[in-house]
Amino acid sequence: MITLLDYGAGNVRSVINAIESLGERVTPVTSAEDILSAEKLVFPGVGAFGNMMRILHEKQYVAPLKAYLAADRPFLGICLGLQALFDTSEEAPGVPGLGIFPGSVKRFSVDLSIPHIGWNGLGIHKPSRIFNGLSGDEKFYFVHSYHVAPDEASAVLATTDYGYRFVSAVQRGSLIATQFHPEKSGSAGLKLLKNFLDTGLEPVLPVQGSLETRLAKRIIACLDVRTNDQGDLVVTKGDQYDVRERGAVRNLGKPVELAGRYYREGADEITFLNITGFRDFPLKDLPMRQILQETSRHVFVPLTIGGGIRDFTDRDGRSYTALEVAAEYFRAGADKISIGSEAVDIAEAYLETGNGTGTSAIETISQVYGAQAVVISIDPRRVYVSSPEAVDHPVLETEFPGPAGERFCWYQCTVKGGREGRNIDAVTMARACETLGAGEILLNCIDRDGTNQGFDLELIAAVKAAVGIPVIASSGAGCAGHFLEVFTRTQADAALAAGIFHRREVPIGEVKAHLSGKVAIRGETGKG
Ligand code: 1PR
Repeated sequence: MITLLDYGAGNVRSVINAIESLGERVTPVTSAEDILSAEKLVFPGVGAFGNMMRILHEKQYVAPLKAYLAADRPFLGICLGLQALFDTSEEAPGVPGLGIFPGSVKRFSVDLSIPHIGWNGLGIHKPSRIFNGLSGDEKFYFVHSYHVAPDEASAVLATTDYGYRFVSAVQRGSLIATQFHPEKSGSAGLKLLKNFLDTGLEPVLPVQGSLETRLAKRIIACLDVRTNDQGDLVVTKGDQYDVRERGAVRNLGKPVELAGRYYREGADEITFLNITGFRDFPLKDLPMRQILQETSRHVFVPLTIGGGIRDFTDRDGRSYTALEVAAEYFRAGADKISIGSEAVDIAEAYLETGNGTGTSAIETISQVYGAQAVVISIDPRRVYVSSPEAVDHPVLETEFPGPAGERFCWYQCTVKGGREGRNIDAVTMARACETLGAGEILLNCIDRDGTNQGFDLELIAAVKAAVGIPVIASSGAGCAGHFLEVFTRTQADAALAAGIFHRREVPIGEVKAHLSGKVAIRGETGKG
């Protein structure tokens, strides 16, 4: 029996699913007594440090937690569950942590995308039972803006490199805590979790050539989901956002099945977009929730859900906030939510006043679940102009002249699946959303979507240069070479594709084989 410390601030569903998939039962902590009587305690911290400590105090969990940890009983802290063990955090100055390990939690200070999102390796510093059966070259899923800095070197179990070397796991006796998410790290993560649960295992030290690690470029499979004319939820795919073929919605398969297939084929992440979210009442959109619930039971990589994340009032006059909608999806197993149309409204309002309202979907969800949980999906369309002065938007000179020979273009944001253009460009939009608290940009391109012509490198480079958060390149992948191109000619952090994966034209394995040795990826041997 595993006891799970869920203080109610985020997605703990995936940890429960991962442990249950290993044949164990999980019970949540509902009182301080549950902590003291736990056989093995797992603490998957989610959200922000200050909020977490406040809730732990409110629920009177601090004293029993300290007592449990002082007694050297089996404990696994994950992410914020690691950071909680330290004295202080730069995320919440003045708020004391549990103080189990002397040291502090610091914000990354690097000239790289923050949050540090994705699959990175471990430089292993001492033997542990959690490494049984692992080669030491596996990558694990990280998503954080802060990292721990222990005062005592003896606590360090593993380090990871991101701009500099930071501590990514600690161990003292039966107390183990990781910055990465084993529950989101595919088969390597499940193995590590299983090793934690099996307290009888001997400590092992994998043989490693060096401590150096590299963050992998992510390959993301995207499933655009909507109801077809028969009323079934299907994965569909458009050509430049038109998903109808001879009048009918294209049906490329069942969402849960396809997600499972991509997980097995090595996708680093899976994104579901409810492409008609602007029409429906999302809270009543149970099928999407069910898709997430079912998928997260078998798929142990990060899941993003987009479509319909916004404030709305339903037919009965009941109003919901975007935060409530997002909470519903996080509870169902989503790790991140993606905001499309609503983000355009929010950015426009922000640009008009120069201030956030504090109540927008981006701000509220980011505050509660952390910036890393908020993706902004941008649906831009290229607009050609004859000169940079022709419009009041950032304009770039393009290698691909327009129909009348125009050498300049800007990227107009659209809403409602490209149905409506707005007077805001993709670069300004991305920057505004970052300022408001978004943690990642999913950068689509209507002109390239479904064309197999390759990613729009000019768009991706322009947006990437404008923001400090990770950018996912999307739309247009037609062959494995396009992924190499986007990773070598732009600084994109991840690349997403749909059509070529759905139609089995280019399997994920082929993409990774093509990238192997040229770009750091997950799944190759060696640390990449
Ligand atoms: O506006 O918050 O409700 O979110 C709706 C979401 O649905 C947005 O993220 C928007 O991008 C998406 N969406 C809306 N309509 C469509 C459509 O296709 N008619 N799909 C749509 C967007 C684009 C990508 C696609 C890539 C890769 N799909 O997700 O998967 O372009 O495709 P490819 O590799 O086949 O080229 P809201």
